[in-house]
Amino acid sequence: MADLIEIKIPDVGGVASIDVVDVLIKPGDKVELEQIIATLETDKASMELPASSGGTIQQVHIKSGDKVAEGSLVATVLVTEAEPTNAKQEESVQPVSTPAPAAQEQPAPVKTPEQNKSSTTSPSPAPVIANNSSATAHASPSVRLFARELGVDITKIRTGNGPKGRILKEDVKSFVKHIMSEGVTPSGSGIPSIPAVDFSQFGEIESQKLSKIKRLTGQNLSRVWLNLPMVTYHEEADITDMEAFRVSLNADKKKDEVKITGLMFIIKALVAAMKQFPSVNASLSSDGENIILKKYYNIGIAVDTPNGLVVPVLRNVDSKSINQLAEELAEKSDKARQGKLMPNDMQGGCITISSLGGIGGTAFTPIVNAPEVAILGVTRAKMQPVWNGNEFIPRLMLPLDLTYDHRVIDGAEGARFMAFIKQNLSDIRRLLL
Ligand code: CAO
Repeated sequence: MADLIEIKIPDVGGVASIDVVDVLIKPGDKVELEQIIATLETDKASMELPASSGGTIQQVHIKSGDKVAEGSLVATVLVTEAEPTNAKQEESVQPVSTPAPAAQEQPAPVKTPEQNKSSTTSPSPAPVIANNSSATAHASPSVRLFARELGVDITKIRTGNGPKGRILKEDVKSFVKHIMSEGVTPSGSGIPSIPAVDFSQFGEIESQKLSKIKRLTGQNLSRVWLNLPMVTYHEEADITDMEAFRVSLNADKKKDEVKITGLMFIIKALVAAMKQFPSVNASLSSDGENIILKKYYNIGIAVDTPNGLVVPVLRNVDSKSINQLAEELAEKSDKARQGKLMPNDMQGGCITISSLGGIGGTAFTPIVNAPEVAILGVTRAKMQPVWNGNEFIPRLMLPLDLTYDHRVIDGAEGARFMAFIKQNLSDIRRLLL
C-alpha cells in the first residue's frame, strides 16, 4: 500500500516570513527520511529542512526565492509501506488520503547544521536558531557555520563554485588563504582585493621591485585611507604682495645663500593658524575618546625623492626665522634625496605640508599623515584677474587644499582655519601680531 504524504514548513519560532534559499529535490527524486530537501532563511537564521518521510517526490510546491510561512506546503511524497518514517514525522505530515485533525498537523522540525551532524533517524529536537547576519549569501548552513567558526563574514565571498554560484567550504578556505597571503586586515574590513591580471597577454612588460619607502608609504596610506573619514577643503590666497617681498629678499642674498621660497611663509602662516585653532594641532587617542592637544609646533614637509616620498620634520617652527627654516628645509630635503635621513628626522610632526607648487597643479587631495589630523596641500600660484569692486586686477593667487580628519575637525572649523591662513598670506604683516 502507498500513501501520499505532505511535507510542510514547521514552526520556526513564530517567524511570519521565511525565505526559500534553495530547493534540493525535484519530482521523481527518491529521498530518505531526514534527508535535507531545502534550505530556508529568516532574517536571523538559516536552516535546513529535512524530509519527514522517505519516498518518491511527487510534486514540489516551493522554489528558491519564494516566501513561505509555517504550514506552507513544501512537497508531496509517495510513501510505500517499506519506507521508513518516525513517530514525530508521522505527527508532522499528513497523508492526503486520510486528513488528520488540525491539532496533529505538526510539520517536521527544522534542523540547524549542529543538529544535523549527530542526527540519523531519531526525531529532531526543537529547532535552535543559528545567528546569521548574512541572509543574502548563497550557502548552506553547514558552510555558514564553517565560515563563522573561522571568523569569515560570508557576505564578503561574492560567488562560490557550487551549483548556481553556491558558496562551498572550499570557497571559504580559499577566501581565508587569499586574505592571509595578502596580509591585509585593515580594520577587519575584508575588502576584496584587485584581481591579478597577466598583462603580458596584452604586450611587453617589465616588473620592477618597489622601493622599501614606497612599500611602507603604500601600507601607511592604505591604512589611513581606510581608518580616517577625510574631507578636503580648497581655498585660494592672494600672495601678490608676499611674492614681491620674497623676490626682494632673495635679491639681497649672496649666491651661496639658500633662497627663500613661498613655502617658508606658508609654514609661518600655518603655525599662526595652529595657535589660533588648537584642535588642528592635535591627535585622537587610539580609543577615540580623547583629543591630545600639542603645545609644540613641528611641521612635516613631504619631500619627493627618487626612492619615494619621505616626510622630514622641522621642529619648533614657531621659534625659527624664515631664513633658518629655508636653510633647515634645504638641508633636510638634501639628506632625504640622498637617503640619509635618520628616523628621528621624521618623527614628532604635528601637521604636514605637501607642496607640488614647484611642479604645477591647481588642486589635489592629499592624504592625512595620521596620527596627525590635517595636511595642507599647495599647488602652483598663478596670475588671475580678480574683481576689486570696480575692476579686474591681476593678482597672484595661490591654491591651497586642507585635508582633515572629520572626527576631530568640523567642516566650519576647517573653513575658518583656511580663511585664517589665507588672510595671513595675503597680508604677511599679520604674522607679526
Ligand atoms: N607656486 C609657484 N611657484 C612655486 C610654488 C608655488 N606654489 N612652490 C614652489 N614654487 C617655485 C619655487 O619658488 C622655485 O622657483 P625658483 O626655482 O624660481 O626659485 C621652484 O618652484 C622650485 O621650488 P621647490 O619645490 O624646489 O621648493 P619648495 O620650497 O617650494 O618645496 C619641497 C620644497 C621639498 C617641498 C619640494 O622640493 C618637494 O619635494 N615637493 C614635492 C612634495 C611631494 O611630492 N608631495 C606630494 C605628496 S603626495 O601627498
